Amino acid sequence: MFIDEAEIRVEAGKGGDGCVSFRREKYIPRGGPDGGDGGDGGSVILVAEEGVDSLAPLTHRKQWKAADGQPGSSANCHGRSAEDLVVLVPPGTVVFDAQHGHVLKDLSAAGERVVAAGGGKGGKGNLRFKSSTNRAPRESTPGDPGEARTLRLELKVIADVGLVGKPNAGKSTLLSRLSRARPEIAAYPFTTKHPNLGRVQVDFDRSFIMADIPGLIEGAHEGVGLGHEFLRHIERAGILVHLVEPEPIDGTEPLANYRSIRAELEKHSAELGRRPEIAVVTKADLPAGRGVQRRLAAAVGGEVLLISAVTGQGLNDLVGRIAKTLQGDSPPW
Ligand SMILES: Nc1nc2c(ncn2[C@@H]2O[C@H](COP(=O)(O)OP(=O)(O)OP(=O)(O)O)[C@@H](O)[C@H]2O)c(=O)[nH]1
Ligand SMILES: [Mg+2]
Repeated sequence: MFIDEAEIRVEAGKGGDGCVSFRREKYIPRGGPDGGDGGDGGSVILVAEEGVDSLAPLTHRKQWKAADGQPGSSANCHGRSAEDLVVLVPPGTVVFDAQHGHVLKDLSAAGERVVAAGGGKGGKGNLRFKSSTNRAPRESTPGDPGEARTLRLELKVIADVGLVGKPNAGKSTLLSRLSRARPEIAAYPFTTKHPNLGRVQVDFDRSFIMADIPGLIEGAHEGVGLGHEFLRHIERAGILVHLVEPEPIDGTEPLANYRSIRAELEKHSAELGRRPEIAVVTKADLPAGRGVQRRLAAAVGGEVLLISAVTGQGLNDLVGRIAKTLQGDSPPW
């Protein structure tokens, strides 16, 4: 399952039926028609909202049905129109009609909206049919049915920063520390099964989108561990942050792990291999942290940061470096 794709069923509400009724008042023997119109059914509207980071909530709720309009009633009372049902999606969501395959709308910016299923119009009450030749109409019309369709949603948010690394390196933990995203975290590899996105605030008016992808393993470029799918998500990211854990639980060597991820990136595409990378040793609170940082710095011939998502060490530094690199102020290392 991918968080960046979801299929949902949207059903608008039916319009309320028009009413057939005649005025009944004391001493007025033949009151005229007074049946009111039905209210309109609610529409289902998709709205791109800033701060919504994924389509995950939509994978848990497949059916979105708006309420029906109320029928009209006597004394020319119009039925109440139902409220529209608003479904919030992240900016960057493309909405497809799943059955016909065409794009309904590309909700690229926050605030954009599309009526995915229009509510049925309310029916007419018999008062509407009154004329000089027909003073006591018994006609009314039923409310129209609401539209219904199955939608396929695709999120194509372009992350500014892609987190890469072996399983268990601490990618999801870092994303959860820096953003409001709440990816699953656990002390074993392959916890993350689909990409997560989060917005990291640098200061009041600067932020960037960070993508956490499942851990990469050898052969990722050939599709092992769905590597291709995941690498696709960071293909357009401006920079990569490469996380290396200093004491892997599987006993592997941190520097060898770093090199194997580098090899996978380069084999996936030359372009991805050339992307600016910030190398980071995680879990600085573990005893081996500093030593691995020094050895990795020597191996890559450049700067390597040391962070801990547990103590918060080095996190401000890292965010600052990312922001600078995104602005192109400092050369990639
Ligand atoms: N001591 C320490 N443990 C950490 C730190 N950051 C993450 N961990 C732990 O490392 C384990 C793996 O963390 P995750 O964030 O799930 O790692 P991941 O890279 O997302 O792993 P996958 O999704 O499986 O690829 C968890 O038990 C975390 O609590 C850290 O800074 N210090
Ligand atoms: Mg993870």
